[in-house]
Amino acid sequence: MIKSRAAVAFEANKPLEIVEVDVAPPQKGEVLVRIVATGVCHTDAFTLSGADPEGLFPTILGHEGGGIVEALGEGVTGLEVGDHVIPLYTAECGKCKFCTSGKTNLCSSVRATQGKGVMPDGTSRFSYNGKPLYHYMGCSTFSEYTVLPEVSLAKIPKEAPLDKVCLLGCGVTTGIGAVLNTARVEEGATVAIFGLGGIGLAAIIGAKMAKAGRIIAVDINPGKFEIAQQLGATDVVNPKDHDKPIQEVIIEMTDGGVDYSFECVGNVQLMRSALECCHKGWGESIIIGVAGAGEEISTRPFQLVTGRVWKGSAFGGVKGRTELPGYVEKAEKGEIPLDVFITHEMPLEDINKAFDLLHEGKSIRTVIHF
Ligand code: NAD
Ligand code: AHE
Ligand code: ZN
Repeated sequence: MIKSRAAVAFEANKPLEIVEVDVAPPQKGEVLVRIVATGVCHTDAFTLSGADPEGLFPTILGHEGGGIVEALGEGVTGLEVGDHVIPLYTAECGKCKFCTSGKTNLCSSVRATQGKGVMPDGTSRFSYNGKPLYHYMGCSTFSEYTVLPEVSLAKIPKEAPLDKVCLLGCGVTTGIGAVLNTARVEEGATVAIFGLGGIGLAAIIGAKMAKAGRIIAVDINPGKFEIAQQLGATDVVNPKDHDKPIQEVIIEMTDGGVDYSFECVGNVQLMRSALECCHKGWGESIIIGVAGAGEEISTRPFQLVTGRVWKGSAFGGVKGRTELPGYVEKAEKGEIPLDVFITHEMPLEDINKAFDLLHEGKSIRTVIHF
């Protein structure tokens, strides 16, 4: 057992508490990682709110981290102590039906136990005052030390700054990957991006990489427009400035609708708007946002009959162990700007402020340092 400073979510909707937890040694196929830095993603806030059907408490949240391998469990062959790693909430075993399908990045090797807040053997490595704490998304990066299965770690070059490339563990990769892998946006295409947080802004970067002709950025917080334009948005739209549904506004702006839209908020009404602003015959809408328990999407089936396509994207369709090092390399070369996302940095002790800033719409990403 080692001691670790951690921000524990003891209950839904309560501030995290910084306490010293116990971390058990890594078991067979597992790795102990010292987290150097972690981003705070809206999904952490979503789960803390109690709206996540898979949300379990007490738990250690966090899934956008960067760290260093501290110890190896039996049978771990692909990593060494001292390696730099990014935790993956979407593992990549390379062997399961999903990994070998060539059709998806969703790996089934550890997903079932991950969703139950435990390691693959069904138990937790975390405890506080002798009582187990749940793991979160297989990562729990709001702890100085965490344990992950080897298949849930992407090895990255030691030169890459962990307090920046941690953002590739979720937000930045998700937005870019949804555009490049899920939608496969082509040169000259018109895209609309709903929600300009970490995910939506990364989707703008992806759209620029794909050489989209027009990038329409939509948000109800006009404070997000400047950075969206800096990253390449050609148009910015605030639905609050219009007295008709936002899909109608976009259809008028684009002579019939966009080729691709991306919902990066988690609002089921907005998901409908994002689908319905797509061009008849071919427009595709990608759902990235995560909606709460019991929420459902709807539209007239005629929207699909007449050629619009509804899709979803998890971690941008990116296979973490094989493809994330390429994203790190792009960030190192300046092809993926990470600094623009980092609006705030603070020590673990202040992590509740990071959640406040996110809810107030004042931050894009806060990076927590350990
Ligand atoms: P964020 O809170 O930083 O950004 C959300 C943005 O949406 C904000 O700018 C907000 O002003 C805007 N917004 C809110 N309501 C809106 C509305 N009605 N119309 C237009 N804009 C609106 O969040 P984030 O970290 O960027 O995450 C965005 C969503 O993506 C969340 O639901 C998160 O859980 C989800 N997510 C999904 C994946 C995935 O793999 N599918 C990965 C990461 C995050
Ligand atoms: N647990 C929720 C769903 C949460 C969800 O959709 N998570 C996204 C990643 S959000 C990262 O910030 C995802 O990739 N899901 C795929 C997966 O395998 O979890 C619920 O509704 O039960
Ligand atoms: Zn996330």
